[in-house]
Amino acid sequence: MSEFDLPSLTEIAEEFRELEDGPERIQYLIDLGASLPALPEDQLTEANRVQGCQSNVWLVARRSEQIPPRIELRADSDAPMVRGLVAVLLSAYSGKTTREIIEFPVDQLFDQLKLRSFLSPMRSNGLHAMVERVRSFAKLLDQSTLMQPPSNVPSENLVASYGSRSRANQPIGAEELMKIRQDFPILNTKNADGRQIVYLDSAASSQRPRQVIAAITEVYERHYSNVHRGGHLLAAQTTELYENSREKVRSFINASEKCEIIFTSGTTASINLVARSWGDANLASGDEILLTMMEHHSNIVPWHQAAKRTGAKVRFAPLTGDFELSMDALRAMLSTRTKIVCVTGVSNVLGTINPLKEIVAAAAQVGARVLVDAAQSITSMPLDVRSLDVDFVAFSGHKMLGPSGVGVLYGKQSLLEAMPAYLGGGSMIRTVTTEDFTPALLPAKFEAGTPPIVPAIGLGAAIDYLNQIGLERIHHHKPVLTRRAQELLAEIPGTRIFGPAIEKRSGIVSFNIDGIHADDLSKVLDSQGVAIRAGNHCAMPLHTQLGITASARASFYVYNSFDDVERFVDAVRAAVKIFRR
Ligand code: C6P
Repeated sequence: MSEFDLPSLTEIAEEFRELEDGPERIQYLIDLGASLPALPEDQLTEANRVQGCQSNVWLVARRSEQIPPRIELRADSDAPMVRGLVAVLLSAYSGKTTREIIEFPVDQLFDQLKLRSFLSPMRSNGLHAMVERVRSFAKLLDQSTLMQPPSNVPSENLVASYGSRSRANQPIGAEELMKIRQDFPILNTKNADGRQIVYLDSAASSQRPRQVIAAITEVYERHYSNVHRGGHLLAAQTTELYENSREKVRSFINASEKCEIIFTSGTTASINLVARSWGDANLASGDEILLTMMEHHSNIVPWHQAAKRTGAKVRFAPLTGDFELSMDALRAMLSTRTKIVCVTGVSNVLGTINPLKEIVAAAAQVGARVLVDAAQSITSMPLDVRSLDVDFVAFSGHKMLGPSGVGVLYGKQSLLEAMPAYLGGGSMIRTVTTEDFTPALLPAKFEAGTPPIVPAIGLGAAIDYLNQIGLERIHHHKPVLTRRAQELLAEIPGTRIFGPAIEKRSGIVSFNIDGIHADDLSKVLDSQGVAIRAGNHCAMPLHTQLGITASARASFYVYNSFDDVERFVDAVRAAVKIFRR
C-alpha cells in the first residue's frame, strides 16, 4: 500500500489483469475511488479545481523538503469513477521526484490498464488536464527543464505546407489541374443547354473537394455527437475530431496556442465578436477606428455599431488612383487616438493585396491594435500570425474549400483572455449561480452553445487538402488566370477593369462594360453556363468611391483553368453582341 493506504501501481495493475472488460473494471474503479481519502472542505476551492472536467476534480500539490525534492499529491472528485481514476494517478505520481514525474510514461500505464481513452484531452473526466497540471508543477521545480531553451521548431504541418520550398515554386501544371478538377464533382454540373458550368464565383464561396465532403459524411455516419459534453464513445470521438481541427487551424496560421483559435460561424461573426467584446471594453469617445475604403461591409458595419455604442469615430484610409491602399494617407491618419486598424488582406472587389506587414508596423508605432479580415487572403496566401505579429484575424471556411457555417477568429491569447465573454450560454461558463456566472477558459469562453461541429471538422479536411497542394502554388496559380482574363477583356471596347497591377492582385477581376449593367451581363453569362457575381459585392463605400453602383466580378481558384477563362470571355463577347445590336 502507498501513501493514504492506496494500493500500489503494481497491485492496481495485477487487479486489473484479473478483471473482465466493462462492468467489472468499472466496479473496481469505483471501489478504488472509495478508498481515496477525501480532501478537507477548505481545499475544495476554485484555485485547486482542475479545469476541463465535467465532474469536479481538485488537486493539491506540495513539494517535500527531501533532496531531490519529491512531490506529494492529494486529489478528490465528486464523481465516484473519476475518483478511481484519480487514485490510479496518485499511485503513479505521488511521492515521486520531479524527474520521475516528467519521465513517467503515463500513456503506457493507462494502455496497460486498458484505460487509455480516459486520458484523451477531450474526455470530460479531465484526467488529461490533471496529468498536465502535475507535470507542469514538476517541470517548474525541475531546474534542468527550466534551463532548456524554448522550442521554436515548427510543427510538422507547417513544414509540410511551407517547408517544401522547391515544390512551392512549381506551377500547377495541366495534368495536375485535371486531377484537381476531378476532386470537385460539382464542376461536372451542366446547365439546361447541356453546357458544363464554369464556376468563377469562388470569392463569394468556393466549391469543396470530395475529400472534404467525405470527411463530413464520415462524421455524420460514424462519429457524430455533441462536443465537450458527454463522456461516451461518440462524444469523445467527435470532440477529438473537432479539437484536431482546431490544431490544424493553429498550425495553418502558425498561432502559438490552440486556445487562440475560436470557431465562429464565419468572418462576419468573428469581426462582430471583436467589435462587441474588445470594442466595448476598449473604445471610448475621442478614440478612432481606422478602416480602409476597400473594406467589406462585414468589416465596416460592426465598427459603425461599436462607434455608436462607445462614442468612438470611424475613419477610412483612401485608395490611390491605382486601386491600392494609400499607405502615405494611412500613416498620416494614424495617431494615439487610433485604437484599432481593421484591414482586409485582399479586397473582394479589386483583388488588391494589402501590405499587412507595413500596416502592422505603422499601427504599432501609435500603439493601435490590428485586425485583419482574411476572408479573401486565407484562401491562398500563407499567413503566419506570429511573424506578422497581428492581434486579430478573421476568416471563413466556405471560401477556402471548407463547409459554410464555420469561421475562425484568431486572437492573441493575452487579448482574448482580457476580453469579456460575448455570447452567453452553455459551454462558455465555469460556474453559474442564480446571481452571476464566471466564464470558462479559452477557447470555450467564446464558443457559447453547440459550436459548428461538423463544419469545423470539414474545415480541417480543407486545410489538409490545401496543404497537400501547397498554398503558395495556389497563390501563384490565380494571377496566371487573372492576367489572361484581363488581357482578353481589354480587347473588348468599353471595358473598364477595377484593380491594381497583376503582381499586386489576387485572383479577382472586377469590371464593367460601357452601356451594359453588370447584373444584365451576369444573367447572359449565366445563360452560357458561366457563373460570375454582379452587384456591389457588399462593398458600397468602395463602389461609391469608384463612381459606380455595381460591377461584374470573375474570381478564380485552384480548380480554374485557361479553358474557363476562354469560355468566360467568349460569353462576355456574346453578351456585348446582344446588348450592342
Ligand atoms: N464576401 C463576396 O462575394 P462571411 O459571409 O462572414 O463568410 O464573409 C464576409 C466577408 C468578409 N470580408 C471579406 C473581404 C469578404 O469578401 C467577405 C465575403 C463575399 O465577396 C460575400 S459578400
